[in-house]
Amino acid sequence: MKTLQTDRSSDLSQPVATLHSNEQLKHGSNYLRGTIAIGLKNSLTGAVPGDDPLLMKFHGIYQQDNRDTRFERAQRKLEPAFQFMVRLRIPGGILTKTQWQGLDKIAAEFSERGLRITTRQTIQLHGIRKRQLQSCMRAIREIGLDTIAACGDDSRGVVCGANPALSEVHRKVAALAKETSQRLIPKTRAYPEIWYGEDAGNSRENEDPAYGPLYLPRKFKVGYAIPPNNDIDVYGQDLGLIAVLKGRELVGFNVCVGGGMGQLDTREDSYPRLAEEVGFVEADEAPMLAEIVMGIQRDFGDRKDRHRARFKYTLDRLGNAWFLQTLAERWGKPLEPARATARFTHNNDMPGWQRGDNGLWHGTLYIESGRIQGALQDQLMGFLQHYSGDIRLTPNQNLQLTNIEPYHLEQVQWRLDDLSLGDRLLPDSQAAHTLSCVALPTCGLAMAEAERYLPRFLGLFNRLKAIHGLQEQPMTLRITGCPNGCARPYLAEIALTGRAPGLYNLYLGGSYHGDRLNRPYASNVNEERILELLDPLFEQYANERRPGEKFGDFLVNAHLLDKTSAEQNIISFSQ
Ligand code: SRM
Ligand code: SF4
Repeated sequence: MKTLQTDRSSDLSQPVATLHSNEQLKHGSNYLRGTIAIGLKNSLTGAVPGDDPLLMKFHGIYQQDNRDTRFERAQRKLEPAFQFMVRLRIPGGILTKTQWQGLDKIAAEFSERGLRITTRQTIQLHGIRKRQLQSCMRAIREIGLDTIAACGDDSRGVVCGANPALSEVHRKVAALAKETSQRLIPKTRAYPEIWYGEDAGNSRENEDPAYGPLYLPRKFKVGYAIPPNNDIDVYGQDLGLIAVLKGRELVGFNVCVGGGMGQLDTREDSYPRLAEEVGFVEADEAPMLAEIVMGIQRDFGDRKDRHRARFKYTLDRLGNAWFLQTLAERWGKPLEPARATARFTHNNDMPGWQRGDNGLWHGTLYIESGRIQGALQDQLMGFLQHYSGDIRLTPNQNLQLTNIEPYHLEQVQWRLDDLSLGDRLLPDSQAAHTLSCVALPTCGLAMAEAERYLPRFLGLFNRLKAIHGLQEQPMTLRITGCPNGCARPYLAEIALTGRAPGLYNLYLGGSYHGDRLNRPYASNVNEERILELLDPLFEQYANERRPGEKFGDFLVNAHLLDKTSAEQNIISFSQ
């Protein structure tokens, strides 16, 4: 693979001492080593010391504590119940059956809460203790997986949409996603040295050429989408690539840049942003383009203000014209104009069995909030014993059974029914259009419940819809425990983002296929008030919508979200 010789001017142009403290930490970490290896050996505490938790993120590991027990432990003068979340890197969410079986074993041995499918098509294991971390990482390696750069200021897991009906294109795009992931992952030897105990020899001067010693100013997310399904929410990616087809042949991708969800309620200059379409790239060139775009963000992203460090802010600061010119200079040619491509029609997973153009079958099992533990974990393992297809994790936190031979399909359905999994074959229900982030008790940033609150809220939400005869009208609904947006709430027709225990900001009016941001409608509202606010809107929608008009579109078309109607509910979004 050709490695680009790109210019890391910003690394050199600003004295490190003037940059954000995280930059100084990365710089002094000897390519992400820090003192992690020493901290792991200290058995007096369940935590790792000093700044090592920040460095461990680059290795795919988060230090957390169980927030449910924080208060009680503090009263007993005990340190918090420290534990670690391990996030795997699984480009495109593609796994073999054997890998799933291996993951199940790893979860049983090390994780406190089973397996968690994430909104970026990978698996998180929660509740791992420090003394077990190394064994866990080695077990992950044994099944051919790793956790490199699943978190941290680097290129995160590359997501890749599924469109089973177009199996051949689907396969090619998934291969490109994998190649992109390989190209963009950090190459530091710190990872095998710390986790596998490999002798890395002497650390080299320029150990991570594509990154340099400062890595990126912030995380960088790449995703490939295959219309008409926008399951990855391509407009929420730093770099989104939309497949362009000629007949059933993949010719390339329309390139979108600058998407992102995260915002802080306390900073007016932070906001979610849609990625904008800026051109077209030939299919085979997409991974290299990703490396160049990442290099531009590496060199020009804000390294002083972390809250303004994402690529979306770099683009807003310097402009698209500047970006396209810089890209052309580094690539040696300009981007071609974007091409006509099929439209997106939805961003949920496809319900029922789907037959690919190669004759193989695919079906998605609904997994509430992506959490697989207890009886469900056992049922899935039972099912897999006699299953010969593959597995794919979806960006909607579901589990797809893929590449099933036609002769095997009937038996697969029979086994699913036998193990009480048949009902999970994705129904076209409200649940299948709903996402929630992890939030409490593990997420250190959560201000309210999300995953644990979802079943209750969904029940109430469904009841309200039924009162208005809307039970057959799916609406995209997303709940997060804080404004960071891990379930991509600002792209949903309806979203709740946590502000405090039991209180949420309510956003309305995203599009059904995720190409329009929703708008703030009410702040700091509790469950009762949320339902009270939705009630008249549902009634109006039920009575006045045009045929086929989606809820988010209706709210916008009927001007129900115009400032004057919404502002009365908004006490202050910047409180
Ligand atoms: Fe996220 C931070 C969970 C997808 C935006 N996210 C976190 C942390 C690690 C909290 C922390 O920093 O301490 C959460 C760990 C919770 C836990 O206990 O497991 C967390 N994010 C998740 C996951 C597991 C949500 C889920 O329910 O599936 C998703 C894992 C993805 C993966 O496999 O890599 C997850 N996070 C996202 C997405 C969606 C996406 O990428 O498609 C976003 C919005 C897109 C974006 O990046 O703009 C997202 N997470 C954030 C942010 C805000 C970033 C920003 O630009 O401001 C944070 C906070 C931060 O980085 O400072 C965050
Ligand atoms: Fe945690 Fe907030 Fe992300 Fe939810 S949205 S997982 S609460 S950081």
